[in-house]
Amino acid sequence: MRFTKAIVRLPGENFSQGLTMSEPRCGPDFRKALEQHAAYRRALEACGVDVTVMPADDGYPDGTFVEDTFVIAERVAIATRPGAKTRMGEVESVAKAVQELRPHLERIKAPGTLDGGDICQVDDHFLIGLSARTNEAGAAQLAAILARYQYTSSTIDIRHHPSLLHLKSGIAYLGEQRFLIASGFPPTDRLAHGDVIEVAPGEMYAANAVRVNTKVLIASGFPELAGTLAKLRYRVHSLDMSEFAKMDGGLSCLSLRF
Ligand code: CIR
Repeated sequence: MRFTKAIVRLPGENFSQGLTMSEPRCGPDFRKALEQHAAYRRALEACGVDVTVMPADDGYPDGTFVEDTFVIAERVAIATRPGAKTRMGEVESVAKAVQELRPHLERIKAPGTLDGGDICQVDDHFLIGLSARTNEAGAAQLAAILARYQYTSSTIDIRHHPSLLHLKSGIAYLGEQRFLIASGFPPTDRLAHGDVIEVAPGEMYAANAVRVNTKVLIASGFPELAGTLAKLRYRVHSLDMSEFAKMDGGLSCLSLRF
């Protein structure tokens, strides 16, 4: 998959008031988050991607995790209906930005809920995570929409894996049938036919990596994975994600890439 565009949204000053399961709660530093976000944008640009930067919206402290609001493929863009009530309203402003770039826009509707972080695109196939955020109705709606645009899909149930907030907290597709997975990730057919790099338990956060064109973006501070990827001849770009991690955010969730 070749990406030419990305959408990001700046973190707002009330970013620390977003949802988090982290205990004990140690709030993020807003200034540091802004710096990390700027470095993230520069990394995307260095991958040859044109980045649209949306302003923060104080009504939505989790709004910077923009990946959860949309699923964007080559032939269709699907507005999600996030599973957390406080996040449902994030979608509309992103839809305006997406609409200018993708003419075919579909929507997940009630009673379906679905977070973009639960969707992992594997070429023309989509893995759909059933999670605390994405329910069966949301997953079924997405599968039906994707089928209309000649994409296939399958579901993976992560509801009994409390360490995984979203599907992509535990899996990343690197292209060429190669996957990164967190140890303990549920077995699936797709993985059985692919080349799987298992991320060490102590480096689980880094399983949420992103391949963008010729590079793989990973969170910094995970030397084993960085070494493994370098040995496989990937160009690895490490990014400090500390402030976003405090709000349960992974590297992928800071952007929509298409
Ligand atoms: C939330 O709980 O919704 C946010 N604090 C974090 C969302 C992270 N999104 C993602 O990994 N796709």
